[in-house]
Amino acid sequence: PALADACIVFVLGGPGSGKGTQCDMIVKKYGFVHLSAGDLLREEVKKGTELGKEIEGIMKEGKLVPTDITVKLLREAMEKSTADTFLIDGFPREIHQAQVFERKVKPPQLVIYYDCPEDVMKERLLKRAQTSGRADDNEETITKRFKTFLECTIPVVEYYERKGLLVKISAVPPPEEVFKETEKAIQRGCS
Ligand code: UP5
Ligand code: MG
Repeated sequence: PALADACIVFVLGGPGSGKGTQCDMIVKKYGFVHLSAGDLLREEVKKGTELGKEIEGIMKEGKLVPTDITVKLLREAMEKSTADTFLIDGFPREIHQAQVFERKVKPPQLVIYYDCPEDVMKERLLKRAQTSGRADDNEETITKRFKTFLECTIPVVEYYERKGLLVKISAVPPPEEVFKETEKAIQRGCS
């Protein structure tokens, strides 16, 4: 189907809340296409281009990569696919990004927000740091990522809550339990 007919699900939550974990589980069961904005940016960094170096510096500071770059990467990935449902993980991260995506691609049908206390997220990230190889999984950058999340991304959560598109799910229970709530949300939002 054409992109214009696709169902868009934004998957939001703080750093380490479990966005990627839940998206993997959704993909296994429902076959949706999972696009992590962070993964697309990390792929760009790996290429070692000038753009990649710029992105690398921003991510190490826990700041936001300019909207046009992320929207372009997401749009290109979407256009390569014929999926009818896209999970957009970790985007939009500020209200402006939501508005640009809505205008240049299309509005989401559903927004899932994984709610998680900071101490739980921090513990998960520091544990993952032992194996992830992610340059932003260190105490200093984690603190900066939390700050950006509170200042820029929580307003996006509130924006979609006002639009009646938000489903808030506690990310604290084990992944399988969180997934039960995730399934309820997508069955309601993507039909
Ligand atoms: N885990 C997961 N669920 C669990 C559960 N229920 N119980 C116990 N443990 C659980 O999970 C994190 C860890 O927790 C894993 O070890 C997992 O096993 C365990 P994960 O699923 O990876 O969480 P996720 O929310 O995906 O965490 P991630 O670190 O990916 O979130 P971020 O939002 O910080 O990272 P992202 O890759 O989206 O962005 C990174 C950076 O890119 C940003 O800081 C920013 O600089 C930049 N960026 C932009 O500028 N613009 C964008 O649009 C996107 C990113
Ligand atoms: Mg992730």
